[in-house]
Amino acid sequence: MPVRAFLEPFSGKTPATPPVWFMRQAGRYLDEYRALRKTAPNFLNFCYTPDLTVEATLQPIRRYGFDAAILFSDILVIPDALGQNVRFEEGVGPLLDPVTDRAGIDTLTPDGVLDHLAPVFETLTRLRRELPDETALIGFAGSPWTLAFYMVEGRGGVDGGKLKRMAYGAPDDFRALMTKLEDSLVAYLCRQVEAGAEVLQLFDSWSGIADETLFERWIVEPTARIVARIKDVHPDVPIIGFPRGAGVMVADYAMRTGINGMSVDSQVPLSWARKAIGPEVVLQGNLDNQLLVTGGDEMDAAVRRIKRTMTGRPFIFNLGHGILPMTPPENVARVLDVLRGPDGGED
Ligand code: 1CP
Repeated sequence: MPVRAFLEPFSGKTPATPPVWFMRQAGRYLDEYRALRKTAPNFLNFCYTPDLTVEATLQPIRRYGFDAAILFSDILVIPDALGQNVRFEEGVGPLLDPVTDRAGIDTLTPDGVLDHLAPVFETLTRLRRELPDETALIGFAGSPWTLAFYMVEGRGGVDGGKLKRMAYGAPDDFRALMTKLEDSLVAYLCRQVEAGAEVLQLFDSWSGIADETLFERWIVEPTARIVARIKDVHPDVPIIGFPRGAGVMVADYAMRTGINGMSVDSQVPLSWARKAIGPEVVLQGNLDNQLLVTGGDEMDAAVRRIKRTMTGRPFIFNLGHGILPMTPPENVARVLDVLRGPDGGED
């Protein structure tokens, strides 16, 4: 297998220019994505059409030459594959028929998950053939906690009260839900590796609502089990975790889950993370996605500062959260120029 720059930090290397990719590097800020998106009747249908997902994944690679491509899909294909009703409403986001009780949990069926998600595996296999040799391919899934958030709440943009009340108040039911998710995710992620994914990322976008106890029981422990079970089958695949919004608890997450990399949001200072977390865990992040909207000197300075802060430590340059739809595409190109250009300059 050719050496891909993206993978180097996972063997302890610290290249002068860190590898780079951006969360949501495919998507609505690109004209060519919006044109492609119009050809599918709805977003889930788009996600299950390999001709479209392969093309959407490749678009930002052609434009910018990121060091890694991320599978174009969504974390909510798992609840869909389990039999929950999932739809994406234009301008609203995802809407699910919420799972509220044991009867709802019992109707979820893990048996058909891999068959349902066959188009995802086809996408990965085709991508590995079509991507440039130097570009790594990232597969992903949502964590059990974050998937349970959408499954119980029925949507994003809420405070997670229903989810937490189920976790605290009906722990046996909640465990049944989390076990179904955990088992499905292990099978799904292992199959992604077999189909061509070289790195995996687990998105825990809603870890920030958990207190210390919930964080330990429903984020750290399940993530540690998922990582161990994947490594039993695929010992060498690097796994990146993203406990978004978890503040100082990210140190615990990094050290106790067995992950190989951790994505850091913009609220966690990299200078702190560098001290708190050993170099055996690659750090990834954490440019504010709003700086990518405004651009200019402030953005350039932040890019240089991040690069300097992480010099000599295994690191992958990324954002603190996904690219926003109003981002001017030229600002993305500018970040890569500043990052890959000669060092120095004012900030
Ligand atoms: O019509 C459209 O274009 C819909 C917009 C969109 C896109 C482009 C959605 C709906 N999902 C995606 C793709 C997607 N989602 C990718 C692949 C693209 C890439 O990264 O280049 C990935 C990795 C995701 C992951 C995802 N989906 C997360 C985790 C990361 C994060 O943002 O925190 C989450 C929480 C989702 C749910 C979701 N899907 C879509 C939206 C708008 C949301 C968020 C809803 C909310 O809670 O507000």
